[in-house]
Amino acid sequence: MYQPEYEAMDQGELEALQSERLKATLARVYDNVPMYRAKYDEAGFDPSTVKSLSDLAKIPFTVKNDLRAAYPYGMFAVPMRDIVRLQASSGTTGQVTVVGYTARDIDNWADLMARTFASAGAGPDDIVQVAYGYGLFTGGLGAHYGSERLGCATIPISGGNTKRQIQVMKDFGVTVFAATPSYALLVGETALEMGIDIRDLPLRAGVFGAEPWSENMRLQLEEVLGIKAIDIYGLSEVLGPGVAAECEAQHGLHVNEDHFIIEIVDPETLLPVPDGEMGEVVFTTITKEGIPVIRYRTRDISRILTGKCSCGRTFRRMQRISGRTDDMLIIRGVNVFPSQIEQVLTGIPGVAPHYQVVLTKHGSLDHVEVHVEVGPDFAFDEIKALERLQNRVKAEIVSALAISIGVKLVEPKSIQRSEGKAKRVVDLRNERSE
Ligand code: DLL
Repeated sequence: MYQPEYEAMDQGELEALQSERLKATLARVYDNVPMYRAKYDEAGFDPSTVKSLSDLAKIPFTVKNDLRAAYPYGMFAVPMRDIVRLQASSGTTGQVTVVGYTARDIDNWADLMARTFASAGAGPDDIVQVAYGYGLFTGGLGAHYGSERLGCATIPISGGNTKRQIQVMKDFGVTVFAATPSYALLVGETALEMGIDIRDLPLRAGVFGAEPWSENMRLQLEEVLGIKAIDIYGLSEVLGPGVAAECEAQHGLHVNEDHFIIEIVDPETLLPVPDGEMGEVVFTTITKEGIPVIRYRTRDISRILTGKCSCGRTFRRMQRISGRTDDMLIIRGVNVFPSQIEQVLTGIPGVAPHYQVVLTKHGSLDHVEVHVEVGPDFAFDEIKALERLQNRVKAEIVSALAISIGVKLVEPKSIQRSEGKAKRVVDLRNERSE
C-alpha cells in the first residue's frame, strides 16, 4: 500500500474526516462559485445545515450541463493565479469541459495515482510504459505523475504508433503497461504479427481503464499478454484517473474515500440506494481546490460491494462499471450495456473481441445489430461454418441476456481499432438509408 494510514483507515475515523472535509468544501463552493450559490439559493438549501454525512442526500446534484454552462472557467473555486494545470474532457457527448488544478490538486492526484500503481503491485523497481494519451485527456499525465511519485521508471510514450510501443516494451524491459484495455488488446495482436510473444517479455501487470470492459476481456488480456490486469477508474470532472482502482484481489475498485464520497442513486428517482444495489454513481470531491464538484452525477452504472477486502484496504469497493446511462440499449424493454454483449462474445471460441453495436432504423422501429469479427484463423469463405458460428453467437446472446439482436460476422481487422477509448456503439438512426 502506498499510504496505509489512509487506505486502511478505521471506518469511524474515515467518516469523521469525510464529514469535516465535506463541510469545508461546501462552504468554499458556496462562497466562491456563483453556480453553486445560485443553485443552492434557488433550491432553498443552506450549506451550513450540513452537519454530517447523513445530510448528504439533501444537497442538490451537479450535472454535466452545469459544467458546460460554466464553460470555460465558471466552475473554478480559486483565482486563475492559483491554477497550475488545465485539462479537458474529451467532449464526445457534447461540448468540452475544462478542468483546472491547483498545485495541491496535482500533488494529491500524484499520490492517488501512486496508490493506483501500488495497488496493481508496482513499486520503485518497475518500468512503466504510459500509453494513455498525453494532452488534454487526463489519462497520460495523470498516470505519469503517479508512476513517478511511486518511484517507477516512467516512459511517457502516449498512445499510438503501436509497433514502436512493442519495440520499446521489449527493448526497455517494461514491467507495467498502462493503457485502455482495447488498446492493450491491439498491442497484443500487433506483437504477434511482428513475431513477438509478449508473454516472453518481463511485462507482468496492466493498469487498464478509461472505458468499460468485461471480465472475459480481462481473462483474454491476461492470457495474451501474460500479465495481471487491473481495472482503474476516474473521470476528468472529478479528477481524472485515480478516483478508484482494483487491488490485486481483482474484486471491485477501492474508491479513494479520503478524497471522494461515493453514493449510488436510482437514476430515475435520484434517491440513494442501499449498498449492493445497482444505480448511477455520484461523487463529491472533498479535497479538490480547483474545481470541487458536489454530488456530481457521472452517468456511470455500478454498485457498492459489501464486505471486507482481503488486501487490508478499508475503502469501499465499487463493482466494475457496467456502462454509462447514455450507452445503455433498451431492447424490447430489456436494458443492456455493450459490456454485457462483450462478455458473451469474448466467451465464444472463433470470434475475436472486436465488436460494435450498430443501431439503425427500419421504418419506425429501432434495429440493433452487433458486428463482430471472426478470429484470425477462421476461414471466412466457408459459408456453412460462418452460418453455424453466427447462429451460435445469436443463441448465446439470447440465453445470457434474454434479448434477440441481429448478428453480423465480419472479416478480421474490419472493425476500426482505437488507440484510446474504443467506440462500441455506432448510432446510425438519424442517417438516411437508401
Ligand atoms: O477516462 C479518466 C481515466 C483515464 C480513467 C485513464 C482511467 C484511466 P474521461 O475522459 O473524463 O476520464 O472519461 C470518464 O470514462 O465516466 C466512465 O464512463 C469511463 N471510464 C473511466 N474509467 C473506466 C473504467 C477518463 N475503469 C468516463 N471502466 C467515465 C469503465 C470507465 N468505464
